[in-house]
Amino acid sequence: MNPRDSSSSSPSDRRLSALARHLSSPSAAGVGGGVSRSLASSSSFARGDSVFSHVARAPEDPILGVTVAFNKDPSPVKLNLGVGAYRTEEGKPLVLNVVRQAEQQLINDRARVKEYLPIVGLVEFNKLSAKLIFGADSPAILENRVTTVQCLSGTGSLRVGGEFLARHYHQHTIYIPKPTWGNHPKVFTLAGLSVKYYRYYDPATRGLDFQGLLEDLGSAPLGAVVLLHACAHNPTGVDPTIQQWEQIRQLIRSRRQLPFFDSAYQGFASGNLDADAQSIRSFVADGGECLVAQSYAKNMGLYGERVGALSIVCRTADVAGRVESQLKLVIRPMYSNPPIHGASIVAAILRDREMYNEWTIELKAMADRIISMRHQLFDALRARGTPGDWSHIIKQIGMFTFTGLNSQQVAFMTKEYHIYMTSDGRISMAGLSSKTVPHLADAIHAAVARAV
Ligand code: KET
Repeated sequence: MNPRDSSSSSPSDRRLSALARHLSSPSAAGVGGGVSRSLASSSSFARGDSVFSHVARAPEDPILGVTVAFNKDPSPVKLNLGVGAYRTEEGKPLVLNVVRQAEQQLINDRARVKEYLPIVGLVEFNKLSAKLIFGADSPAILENRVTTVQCLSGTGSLRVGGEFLARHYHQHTIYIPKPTWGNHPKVFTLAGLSVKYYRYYDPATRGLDFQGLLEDLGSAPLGAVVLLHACAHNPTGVDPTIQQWEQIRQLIRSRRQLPFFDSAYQGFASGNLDADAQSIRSFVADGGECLVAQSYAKNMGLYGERVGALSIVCRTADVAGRVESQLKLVIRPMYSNPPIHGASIVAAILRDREMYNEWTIELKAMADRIISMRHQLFDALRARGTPGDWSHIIKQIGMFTFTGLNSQQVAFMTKEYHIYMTSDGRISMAGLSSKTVPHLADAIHAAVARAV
C-alpha cells in the first residue's frame, strides 16, 4: 500500500492539504485589510499570544545535539566524541590540502560564474562520482545504465532516493539494519516509505549477527528495499566479510529485493577507495539493479559543503533515462537544483590525476590516524586493567567504536569527565588524539568500575 494514500499521510502532504483548504475557504478570498483588522481586535492578539504557543519544544537531535551540549560546557578538558567528523592530532577540523588547492583553482578561474546548475547538478561531477564508486571500467557505466544526480550530501541523496522509490517502486517497505545511523528511519519515513529492521549486530559477541541477518532478509517480502551500509557500518563499526557479502548478495538477488547502499565512508574503512566500494561493485557486477547514496562529507572533509550523489543502476540505458527524468521531478520542488561550489571542488580533484593521487594519500593518513587511535585507546585500557574484553576497539572498522557502554555510563562520563558522545555508547575515534586518549581511558575505567 502506498502510505501516501493512507490517513497517516506525510507532513508535506498534510501541509499541502492545509494550504488547499485555506485557499478554498471563503475568508481566503478577502485576504487584506479585513483579515488584519479582525485579528487586531481579537482578544488573543491583544494579549500578545503567539499563534505558535501550542508548539512543544522538540528534543535535540541524538547526534548533532551532542555538539550543542558540548558547546555549552565551559570545561577546559571537554572532549567531543559525538558527531563523526575528523579532527587532527591537535583536535582541530581539517581542510585537506588538495581541497585548498582545488578552491584556489576555482577562485583563479575568472571564467567561472554562479549560474544555477541543472536540476541534476554538475554533469561532470556526476560522471566522476559514478566512476569513483562503481570503478572506471564498470560495465553498467559503459552501457549507460547508471543515472547519477548530485544531491545534498549523503542525507539528501538518501532522501531523494527514498522519495523516488515511494513514487515509482512497487514495494514501500525498506529494511534497515538494527542498529543503524539514527537519521535513516526518519529520512525514509518522511520520504513516504515504511521502515522495518533486520538483525545486524550481536551485543554478546560485539560482532555481526549473520544468522539473524540472513533469517530476517530471508523472510522479508519479495522485492523489499534493503538498506546496506557499503562499508564502515555506523554505529557498530562491524562489516560483513567478503564471503558474507557474497551470501547476502545471493540472498537479496534470489528474493528480488532492491539494495539501497549508503556509502558515507568510502576510503575511511580500509584507507583504500576501491576496497571500500567492493560490496557495491559485487552487486553491480551481477547485472542487477541498485541504488547508491554517496557522501563526500567525510572522505574529502567537505561536511558543510553538502556534496553527494545518488546513483541508480538500471537494467537498460532506456530505463535509466526515464528514471532520471523522474528524479528531476522529485528534486525540482524540493530544492530546485544543488549548490555549485562543493561539487566543483570534487570535480576538480577527481578529474586531475595528480590531485586525485594526493587526495588518496591524505585520505589514507586520516584512516591511519583513526586506526592508531584505536590501538592507543585499547592499550590505555589494558594498562589500567579495565575489566572486560576491549578487543572490539581494534577490530571495529571506520570512524566509530561501539564501546558497549550503556547510557548511564555515558551520562556519568559526560558529567564527571566532560566527555561527550551519543547515548548508545558510540565514540567517534576521529575526535580523539594521543593527548586525549588517557583522559578517555580514565573515564571509561571509572564508568566501568562504578557499574561492577
Ligand atoms: N549515512 C551514514 C551512515 C552516516 O553516518 C551519515 C552521517 C550520513 C549518511 C550523512 O552524512 P552527510 O553529512 O549528509 O553526507 N553521519 C554523521 C553525521 C550526522 O549524523 O549527520 C554521524 O553519524 O555522526
